[in-house]
Amino acid sequence: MILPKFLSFSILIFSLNLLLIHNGVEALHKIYPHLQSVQALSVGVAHRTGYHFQPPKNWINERTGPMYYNGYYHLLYQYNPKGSVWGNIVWAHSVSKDLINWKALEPAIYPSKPFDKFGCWSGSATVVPGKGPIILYTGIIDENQTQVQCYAVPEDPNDPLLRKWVKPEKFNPIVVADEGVNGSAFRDPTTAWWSQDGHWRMLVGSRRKSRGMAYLYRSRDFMTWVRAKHPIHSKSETGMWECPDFYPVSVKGNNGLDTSEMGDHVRHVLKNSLDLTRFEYYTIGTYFEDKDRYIPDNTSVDGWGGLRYDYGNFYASKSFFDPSKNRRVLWGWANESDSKDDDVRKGWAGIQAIPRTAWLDSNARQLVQWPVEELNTLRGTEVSINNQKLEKGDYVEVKDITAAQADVEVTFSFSSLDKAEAFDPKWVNAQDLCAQKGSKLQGGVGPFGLLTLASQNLEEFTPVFFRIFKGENKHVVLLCSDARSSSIKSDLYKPSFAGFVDVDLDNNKKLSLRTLIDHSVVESFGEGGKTNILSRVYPELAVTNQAHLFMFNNGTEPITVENLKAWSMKSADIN
Ligand SMILES: *[C@@H]1O[C@H](CO)[C@@H](O)[C@H](O)[C@H]1NC(C)=O
Ligand SMILES: *[C@@H]1O[C@H](CO)[C@@H](O)[C@H](O)[C@H]1NC(C)=O
Ligand SMILES: *[C@@H]1O[C@H](CO)[C@@H](O)[C@H](O)[C@H]1NC(C)=O
Ligand SMILES: *[C@@H]1O[C@H](CO)[C@@H](O)[C@H](O)[C@H]1NC(C)=O
Ligand SMILES: *[C@H]1O[C@@H](CO)[C@H](O)[C@@H](O)[C@@H]1NC(C)=O
Repeated sequence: MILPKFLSFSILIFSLNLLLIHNGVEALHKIYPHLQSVQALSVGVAHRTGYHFQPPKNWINERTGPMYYNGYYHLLYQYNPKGSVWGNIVWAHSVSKDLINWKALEPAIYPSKPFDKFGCWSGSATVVPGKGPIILYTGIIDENQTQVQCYAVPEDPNDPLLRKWVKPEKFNPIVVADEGVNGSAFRDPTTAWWSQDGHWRMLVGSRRKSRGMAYLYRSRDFMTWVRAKHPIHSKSETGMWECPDFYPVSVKGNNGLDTSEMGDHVRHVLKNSLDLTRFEYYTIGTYFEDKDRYIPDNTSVDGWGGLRYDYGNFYASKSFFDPSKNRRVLWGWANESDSKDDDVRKGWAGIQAIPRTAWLDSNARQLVQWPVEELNTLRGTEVSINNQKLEKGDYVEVKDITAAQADVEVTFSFSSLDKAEAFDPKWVNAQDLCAQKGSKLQGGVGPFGLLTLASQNLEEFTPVFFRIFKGENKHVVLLCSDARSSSIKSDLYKPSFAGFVDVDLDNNKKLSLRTLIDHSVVESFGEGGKTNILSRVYPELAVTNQAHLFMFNNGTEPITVENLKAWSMKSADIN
């Protein structure tokens, strides 16, 4: 869910700023009541995506109850039918056979009952064996944004498209905040899982003062839920946990697991979206079912500096198990980096990232993600480059593809790490380091990578690149997606998104990168999906057939592009 707490201050009629001060860190969010129902006169096309999901117009935020059922994938998402800023939220609904091409249906859930009259916010779907899907979601019951958990079921479970959803009077709302739970910070129920002891369990995100937490609820019949004595997990100073996600991953191989799977072959993942920072983090750990506790491994940082699915613009993600392909699919929402005036003018805001298959890395310390294989069906013309040497300062263009709508896979190699710059242990924040070094400051080994959405004379470009440093015990690899030169337009959010890559270069002096380029999206997967970054950028010159793609090296150590394959991407058939 997004921006909920601010609505309680509806005394302010026009745009509203809320400054949250949290241990010196400030988060500033705005809502725009006067723009919530303003329809665009026309839809701005320059930066619309060709294959990342977006509806024809208006505001979207996260997908809510993703699922696979009877041959269809269901994309349910938070949508404002009336305008291109947040407001009037309903659960819009699209269906797909392949997670890439989508057909729009009528909204599945919208305010209609006393228990959701003031809003239908996020939630999840659970496919109950023998019964069909049940949606759990957060209903808003009053103007103070008091939150309760509700359920909805398909009117006709035999309709393969699950077009109509009903909210039975009986049992609804199924969970209200009891004493000790903050009803203004109580939302986003997870997919439920079935336990050996005969109970369904699910989580609801919350906070107590500045401690973020996920409450655990148990039920025998999916209708009467009882809260466990303590949250399944909590962490001080993390603030409200939105959209918690909790699921098992297999210790071996890439296959996904049903959310109810338990055993020695299983580790668990807990992901939270932090309302305070608008970033997410996750840990790998152990779930003690009998104690209703989850304990993160000591290799996972539990808190602000923790692992992220994506070090860029990627929030309120959710995963689901896809039994048709035995995989866990994980999906994030990417908001805009332009201004709200731009959004009102262009008539739309928000996209969904490409769905990703996720599994546990063989080192068991992190997840690995990769775009779902169905994306490859959009690959058109292919160009390939082998053994291209790049000396310091070289730029080589990748020609003959549609550089504004492309998929690029590349492997770089180098013969020595001797020239790597020294790593200062004070550099704990990858994004700060990327901002400090960028692609323009020449280095030892790197920066090298791709220049995406580049104008012919490089007035504009979004570089995605590696820089390698010599740490005390091992080499430190930084992956950057730097939006600072992405557009000649000012008044844009142009962060230097970055993450470290957990890879051992001593035995293998290679790094790989895959980047999905889609007009205003640069979505990158470093080293096979270990470190991923989605950037939103708005070039003015490097648009449509004026966009170019380059490989570059700005480090002293020569780099070899062992192999690069780039594809012009066809547009997906969306809504
Ligand atoms: C909302 O909060 C205000 C201030 O605390 C209170 O006066 C009012 O009764 C509340 N409204 C409802 C419907 O609970
Ligand atoms: C309850 O949640 C609301 C909304 O996040 C917050 O303003 C309030 O401070 C919270 N109360 C406590 C005791 O944490
Ligand atoms: C982390 O946990 C493992 C076992 O789970 C243990 O062997 C190791 O010593 C721990 N490391 C630290 C630094 O506590
Ligand atoms: C490479 O370095 C030069 C010199 O610092 C700089 O002018 C150029 O912009 C850099 N290239 C990129 C892609 O940042
Ligand atoms: C997306 O927009 C940028 C620029 O306005 C904000 O800085 C981010 O906080 C915001 N992200 C989310 C998840 O809302």
